[in-house]
Amino acid sequence: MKIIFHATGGNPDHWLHSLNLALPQHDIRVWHEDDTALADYAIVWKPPAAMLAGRSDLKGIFNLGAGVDAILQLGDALPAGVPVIRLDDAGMGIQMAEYVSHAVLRYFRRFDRYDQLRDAQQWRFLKPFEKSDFSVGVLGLGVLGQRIVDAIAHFGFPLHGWSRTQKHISGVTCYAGTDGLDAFLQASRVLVCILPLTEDTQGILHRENLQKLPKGAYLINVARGAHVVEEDLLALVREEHIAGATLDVFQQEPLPAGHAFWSEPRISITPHIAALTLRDESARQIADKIQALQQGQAISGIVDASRGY
Ligand code: NDP
Ligand code: OXD
Repeated sequence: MKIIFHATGGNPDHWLHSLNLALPQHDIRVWHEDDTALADYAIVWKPPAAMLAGRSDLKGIFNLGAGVDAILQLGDALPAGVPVIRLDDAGMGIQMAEYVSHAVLRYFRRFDRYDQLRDAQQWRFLKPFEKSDFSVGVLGLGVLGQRIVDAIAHFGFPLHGWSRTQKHISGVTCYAGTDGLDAFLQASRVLVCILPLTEDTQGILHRENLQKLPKGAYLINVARGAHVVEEDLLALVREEHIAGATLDVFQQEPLPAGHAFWSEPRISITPHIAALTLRDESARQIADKIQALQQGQAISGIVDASRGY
C-alpha cells in the first residue's frame, strides 16, 4: 500500500517513525509539490490543496486531528467520493477530560481568586460557590464532549448538554438543535464549548447568546477560536456579566502580541494544547482503519462534508 503524508507544523521524521511502526508493510512517503505518483491513502494535517486536488486514486484521506474544519475548507480541491476520516479520540478524550475538569474546579473552588490573594500576600477566606447552583453545560456531545461529561459527572455538578440531534445520557439534561439552545444557555453557569467549527457553529458565542448565560457565568473554549466573537466576550467580562474564561483556542493562533486577552486577568490562556494529537495512538488507529477498509469493513470517523463534521 502506498501512503502519502503531510502535516503542516508537525515534524515529518517523528510522524514517519510512528507511522512506520504501525504500518510496517506499507510504503509511506512525505509528499512534496511535484509528487503525482499513485497513492492509496493520504495522512494529513492542514494539507495544501495541491496535495489532494484530482487524486481520485486515493481510497481514504486520514485527518490527523478530530476537527476537520481546515481540511474541509479545501472544498472542491478534495477528490470527489474519497472519504475523509477524522481521529476518534485517539488519546485526546482523556486530555480533554483533564483540561476541562481542571478549569471547572479551578473556578468553582476559587483557586483563580486565591492565586490573586496569594500574590497580594493576603490570607483571606472566600465564600464557596454552591454546587447545586453550579451547573455545567457542554456544547457538543460527540466523542470528546461525552468524555468531558463523564469526567465532570464524578464531581456532582448539575450537567447539561447540547447537540444537533437529541441525545439521552444518564445524569445529563440534554437539549438539541436551535430550538433547545436558549434553554441550554440559560441553564449553564459554566459553559464548555467542544463543537466542531462549521457554517452553523461559527461565531455561535456572540453577545446575544453569551448574555443568555446566567450573570457570573464562566466560559471554557476548547473547540475553535472562531466559535467565539472575541470582542463580545471581552466586553461581557468587563461588564461583569461573564466572570471569566479559560481559552485554549483563538481566532488567530498564535494569539497576537498586544491582543486584549493577554492583559485581562480574568481570562486564562493556553496555546491550543487542551488535547494534543498523540502520534503513536493516532498511527495505530489509522493502521487499524486501513486494515478494516482493505477488508471491506465499515469504520467510524467518516466525515459528512455536507454537515461540516
Ligand atoms: P464530534 O464530531 O464527535 O462531535 C461533535 C458534536 O457537536 C456532536 O455532538 C454534534 O451533534 C455537535 N454539533 C455539531 N454541529 C452542531 C450544531 N449545529 N448544533 C448543535 N450541535 C452540533 O467531535 P469531537 O467531539 O471529536 O470534537 C469536537 C471538536 O473539538 C473538534 O471538531 C475540534 O474542533 C475540537 N478539538 C480541539 C482540540 C484542542 O486541543 N483544543 C483537540 C481536538 C479537538 P450530533 O451528536 O447531533 O451530531
Ligand atoms: C484537533 C485539534 O482538531 O488538535 O484534533 O485541534
